[in-house]
Amino acid sequence: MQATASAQPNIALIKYWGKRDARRNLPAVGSISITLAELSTTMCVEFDSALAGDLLIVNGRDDADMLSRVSRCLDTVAGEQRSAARVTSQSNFPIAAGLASSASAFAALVVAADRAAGQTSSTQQLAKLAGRASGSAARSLYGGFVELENAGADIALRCLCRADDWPLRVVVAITASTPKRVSSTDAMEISRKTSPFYERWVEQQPQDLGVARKAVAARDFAALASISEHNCLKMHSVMWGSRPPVIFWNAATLACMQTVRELQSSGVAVFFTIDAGPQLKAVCEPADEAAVRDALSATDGVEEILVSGLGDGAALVGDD
Ligand code: 2P0
Repeated sequence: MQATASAQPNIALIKYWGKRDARRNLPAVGSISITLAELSTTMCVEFDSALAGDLLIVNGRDDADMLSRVSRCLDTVAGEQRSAARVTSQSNFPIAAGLASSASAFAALVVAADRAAGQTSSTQQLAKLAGRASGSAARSLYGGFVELENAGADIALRCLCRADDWPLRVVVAITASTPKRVSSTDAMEISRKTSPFYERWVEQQPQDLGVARKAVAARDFAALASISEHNCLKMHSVMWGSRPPVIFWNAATLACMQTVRELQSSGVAVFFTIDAGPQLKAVCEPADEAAVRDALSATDGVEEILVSGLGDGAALVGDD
């Protein structure tokens, strides 16, 4: 009745922003991401009929805010007639700061809950359940370069390229480690309802996905860099055009973008992407990692640097 799983966050290169069905949490657009290796969340799920209700402990503390989302996710995996559960989560990176901690958390949760409930659901099935809890979590069930497709009434996931087959590096510049003020879920709805650019964003996404898919298949770094930066800035333009505006960047985020531009001008193969938070993620070839790390560390306002390779999808680490 107990199982532990671990999962890594993923970073979208072609972004998910907006929902076509908020009730089932279905995205309005497909997305392509890379799963990280070194950052991870470990989740232990124990079903215990002696418990009065679900318990959630995140990094050693009771977390009442996330509990209802976790309970709903457990219901979708193990059924509403399940026993109450004790869920313990531990992450080795800042949570709720635009580093996709909900992705690694819900990906690990569905794998651990499935096993703790004595089930053996497929990875595809678990990805769909993780996606209901958090859209980006579906992608962390798979490793390397992952595409989330809108397939008819549901989503479908697939690995485009394994981590070992294109071992890029990711340098994360942390510019603020406080939790964000607006959740991605709320911000997406604001954009859908108010941004004049939202419809064009949704309309153009298949084109960007096609270009990125081709770049990954050809291991074409320059092509992937160009479409990823374009797609990221387009998503943020949708946010900036919302009312009220949704602005996750700070001055250091912009300074980091400038650093990446200077590195590119000096011939370094690197590009940036930014999610629903002020951190900048720089993706580069292994040979350029030291130059990228040093330049971002020296950028005004950068508090901390995390470096990661690309890794595998969520996996069970123990059960008993
Ligand atoms: C992404 N983000 O593709 C995009 C880019 C943030 C910016 O997926 O509402 O926490 O729980 O489905 O998964 C963050 O959204 O949103 C996200 P919900 P989630 O990575």
